[in-house]
Amino acid sequence: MLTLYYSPIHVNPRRVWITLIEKGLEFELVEVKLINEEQFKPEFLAINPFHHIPVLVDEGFKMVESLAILDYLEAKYPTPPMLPKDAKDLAIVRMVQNISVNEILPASQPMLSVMFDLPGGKNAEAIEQAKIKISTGLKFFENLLDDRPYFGSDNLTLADVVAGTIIPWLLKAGISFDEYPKLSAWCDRIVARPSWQSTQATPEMLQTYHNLLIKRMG
Ligand SMILES: N[C@@H](CCC(=O)N[C@@H](CS)C(=O)NCC(=O)O)C(=O)O
Repeated sequence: MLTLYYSPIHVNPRRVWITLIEKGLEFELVEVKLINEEQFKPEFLAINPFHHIPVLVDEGFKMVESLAILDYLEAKYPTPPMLPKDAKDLAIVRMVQNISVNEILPASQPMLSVMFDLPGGKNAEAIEQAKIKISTGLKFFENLLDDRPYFGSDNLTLADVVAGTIIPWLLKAGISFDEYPKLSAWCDRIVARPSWQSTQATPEMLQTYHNLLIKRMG
């Protein structure tokens, strides 16, 4: 049995959650409530000493770090394949994963204050700088998309899973996609998938995340 330790609103566990669904695997979910700091409990620290979610356990084998978990799932459960074999396409997938996680996600942090209307959190200059960095990433992604529906593939890849749990949030933060028609169409295609729909944050989850952000600010 596969067990995913997660929290429904957070991007890092969501990419594992979506991959489990896309691969048609059976799994159980264990929620770790970050608002209650459950990640610091000794039982959880025994599983992940870095106090992060996701953690995936497969027949007693414990895994941390979402990108490593995705590679494990692809290697152990190769159907449907979610990594291209072609060298250039594989490079596209890895570029999209790494740019999503290392460039766009950190650059987006100031946008949280816009998305969640945080009190006193709207630093205009930080938001302007964030928009510039984000637009560099979005433009790069626009140029990586060709006439195929997904990054480097005709089928959903692990690049789409990683970028697809981050990029649609930028629309909610008021970032315009007018200059990125291919990325905009990709975004619509991704969020319409049943795996995205069934892992979508509810208004209650968004409220809990809002409360978590306020707690962290104070
Ligand atoms: N590099 C890790 C990052 C995991 C991560 O930062 N998870 C966040 C939720 S999205 C978390 O657990 N935060 C709580 C904490 O670090 O105490 C991964 O990709 O799995």
